[in-house]
Amino acid sequence: MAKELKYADKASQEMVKRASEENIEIVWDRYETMQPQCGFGSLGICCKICNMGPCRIDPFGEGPQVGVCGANADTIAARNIARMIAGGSAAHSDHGRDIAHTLLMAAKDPNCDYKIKDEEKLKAIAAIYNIKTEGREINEIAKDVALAALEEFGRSEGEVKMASTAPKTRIKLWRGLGIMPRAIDREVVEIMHRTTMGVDADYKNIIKQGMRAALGDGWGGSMIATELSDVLFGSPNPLRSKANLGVLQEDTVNVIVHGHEPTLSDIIAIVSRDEKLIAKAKEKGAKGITLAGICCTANEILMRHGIPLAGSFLQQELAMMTGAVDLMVVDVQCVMPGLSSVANCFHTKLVTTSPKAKILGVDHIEFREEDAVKIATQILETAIDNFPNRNSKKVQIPKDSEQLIAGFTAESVFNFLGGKYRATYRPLNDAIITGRLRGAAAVIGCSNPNFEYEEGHIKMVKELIKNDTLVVTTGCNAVTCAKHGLLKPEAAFEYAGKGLQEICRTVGIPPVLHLGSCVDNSRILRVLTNIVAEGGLGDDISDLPVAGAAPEWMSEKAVAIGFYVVATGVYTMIGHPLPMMGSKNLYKYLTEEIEKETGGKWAFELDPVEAAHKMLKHIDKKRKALKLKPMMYEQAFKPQE
Ligand code: NFS
Repeated sequence: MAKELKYADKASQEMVKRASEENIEIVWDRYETMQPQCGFGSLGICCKICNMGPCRIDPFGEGPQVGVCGANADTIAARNIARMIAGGSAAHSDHGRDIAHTLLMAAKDPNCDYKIKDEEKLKAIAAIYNIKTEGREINEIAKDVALAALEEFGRSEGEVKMASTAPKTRIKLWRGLGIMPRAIDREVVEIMHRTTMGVDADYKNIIKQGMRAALGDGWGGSMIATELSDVLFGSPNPLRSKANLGVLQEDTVNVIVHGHEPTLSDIIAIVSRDEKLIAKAKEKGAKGITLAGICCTANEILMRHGIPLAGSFLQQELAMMTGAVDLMVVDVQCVMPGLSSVANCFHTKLVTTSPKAKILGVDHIEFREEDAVKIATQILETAIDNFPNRNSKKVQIPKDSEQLIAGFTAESVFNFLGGKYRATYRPLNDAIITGRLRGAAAVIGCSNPNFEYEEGHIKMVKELIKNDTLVVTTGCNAVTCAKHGLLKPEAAFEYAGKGLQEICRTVGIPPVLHLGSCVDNSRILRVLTNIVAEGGLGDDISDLPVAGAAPEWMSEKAVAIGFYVVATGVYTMIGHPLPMMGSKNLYKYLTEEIEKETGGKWAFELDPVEAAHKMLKHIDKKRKALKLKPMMYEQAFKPQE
């Protein structure tokens, strides 16, 4: 049964111990049973694209070096990676499409359960699409914006317009490289075409298409998801909340939302405050309803409603291990099928909602945006009805939870850094130019059982802020940082370098800024664009003293993100390498040569502190190229030249 997780937060340790004592199989057990994992798969050199195979390349050079068709390790590894990018881009972008459909519905139907909450944002997006706003009804504008966004997925000619919001120099570079995305779906389809048997065999050419699809994700599908979510659900503003399993209550109906799309979770967040439902919960003997979230949908409703985070990806089963979850409702992505057997050990009802994501034997209440409130009510009523089935003897809720501040956006965050008088990136740029800040880093992404529990995230983030590097975070890294108290302003005094501390003290922000869910990495792209536009730090994103990292990545979505970040010109660090180490040429291309093309590159480093140092070295290299002033305060990490 699951080993002891030394680095884990106390709540997780307690639940993992419980699972082990009660012989309930969870993710770490399944991970153990899977060892040793397939070496060919890890190295990216097995191919099952056609039925002459499956083929595998001998990594030691003694056995076969090409598959039955003649594809070598470079072609096979590149094709496998490209297909991961296609999977990840498809997931983010389909989410974006769903939000666009919901906006269209809201625009057309005045009785719709969704309303336009941020008109200013809607008009800003209308401007990107050259949609007239003056003297027009808001619903008319919304309709045109939704249609323009939907057009981004399947247009036959042209370019993804949302991507034209990147810095001009970047767009020119993308066009020159032939990687400016045309339409979001088209780039995903073209990956599938090119990587089918007997099409593209040039590994660099395959990766180029991978980058094109990834850009269609980051600067297209994900950005549409973020922007239109702000329009429909409201742009987030910094707020306080809590994180970790201790947010569940012994005396309330506990409902967990898990997955990604706010079309479901946002409505549940609103309906969960309905007086009639709360009264119904009381009739069943509960004191009320507690709603909490897992994974990125948690980040969405945290930022907009202050709903607490129950936990990260690795805590989905652990939440059930409390015996206090009356219902867990899931939509799409990062939902482990293993949840169903854990749910069966307790009274917990697991409910799937998306026609795209069912689990055999699990209750399905299909969610339709047309009946959003009705279905959300039905889901919450199911939870309330299940409350009396809770066995109090089986309830064990860990006490631990942490305070946090979340809800920064590209627009709001630097209202803070800009001070009281005007929203501007100037003070941020100046802080970097004068050496108060070394630079900025985005640390994002999943947690993975192939790491000591979330150690990769925490050690890296602490090392970065210690060295005066402002960290922005999204996804499960954000949840992990929250659990470890890094999203509190006080964290600056405990962990940050002197320069970063001064900034945090002056403007009252934490040293690690929560910018949302994984699709909200598009907010980070906007932040980078705004820093370039503010001036003084070069002409392009690739000039900036910044770096990105997903230390414990696991999802294909993380691969897509990494590729759009590299294509955007950013040094990108991950822990375990991409599954392509069986191809020396591809490795050299992605970690070295690609920098000459996009200005960004990949780096792999398992030790999180060493990984942070490599990021800092890169940041220093960029500072040097920009001839910035030396750092104002002594730095804990000084790279040796
Ligand atoms: Ni991102 Fe969100 Fe978490 Fe990883 Fe999954 S929840 S979209 S993929 S595991 S950060």
